[in-house]
Amino acid sequence: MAYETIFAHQQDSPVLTIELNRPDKLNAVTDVMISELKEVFKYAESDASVRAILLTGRGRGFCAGQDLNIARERPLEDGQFSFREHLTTTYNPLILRMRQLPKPIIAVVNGVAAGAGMSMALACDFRIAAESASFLQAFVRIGLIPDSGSTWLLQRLVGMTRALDLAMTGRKITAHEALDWGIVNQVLPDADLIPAAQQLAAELAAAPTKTLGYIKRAFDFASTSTLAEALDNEADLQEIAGRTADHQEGIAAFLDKRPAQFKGE
Ligand code: T3D
Repeated sequence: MAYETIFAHQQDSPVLTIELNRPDKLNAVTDVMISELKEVFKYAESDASVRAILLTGRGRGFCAGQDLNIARERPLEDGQFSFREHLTTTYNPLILRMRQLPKPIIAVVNGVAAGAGMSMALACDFRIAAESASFLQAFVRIGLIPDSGSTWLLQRLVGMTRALDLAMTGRKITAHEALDWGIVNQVLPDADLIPAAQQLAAELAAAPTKTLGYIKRAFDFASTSTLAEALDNEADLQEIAGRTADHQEGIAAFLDKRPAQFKGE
């Protein structure tokens, strides 16, 4: 798959790897990068051969958020640039696409994740970080509020007290602090990050893929619903999960005392 600002490869595997590819700028985000990410996540959703996705950055950064060289050139005075329009046509649909993608996405945080780069990591289903990784809600440092879903995603992960601390101070936290706070699932020595991510992705790719999608949908729904609504939604989604071939395979494998061979169907 040929792109300008990302690198995506699958190589006869159910795992699609997406690398942000502007290493000299710590993978700062441009509109082209957002378009390319939307396109590659669309492919990931529609192609049945993809059963898990890794998102990482090339070089020493994961992603430094919006490219500020581009931001500086915006024609603000004459009203030609609208932040609202920019967000609603670029970052917002990307974040929604990631959350609505019915397959697991693992953020492999190889270095600093700042601003919308941190938001992108938060929009993934798993975050595993290198010991040298760090996280910051950089927005406030340049007079902006957290966006790209950070107000919603961060608060759900760490609670209001810690979310406001990070959002209002813009301070950088280490990978180990992020682990303590429940922002990341795992912290690994830098050299072990990619092999561990690939192993996790392979495990997830061998799981009942459709069910993972329903799990993601159910948890996102429940985070803003009442208990009664969540129970009802669980019943709806179980109606669908219970009719997958993988459910039948799961039962058969259990009763046959053998490992299940899920096909994602
Ligand atoms: O529509 C909208 O615009 C609203 C949406 C906003 C979304 C956002 O993401 S707002 C937040 C934007 N991001 C930031 O404010 C972060 C800016 N970067 C930093 O604060 C620091 O670079 C880091 C803390 C991330 C890392 O620091 P450090 O010391 O490890 O690296 P560095 O030396 O600052 O950066 C290395 C290079 O990357 C450097 O380039 P150079 O001097 O070697 O040519 C630096 O300028 C460049 N770089 C880093 N971040 C960005 C960037 N270039 C453009 N945009 C960046 N965001």
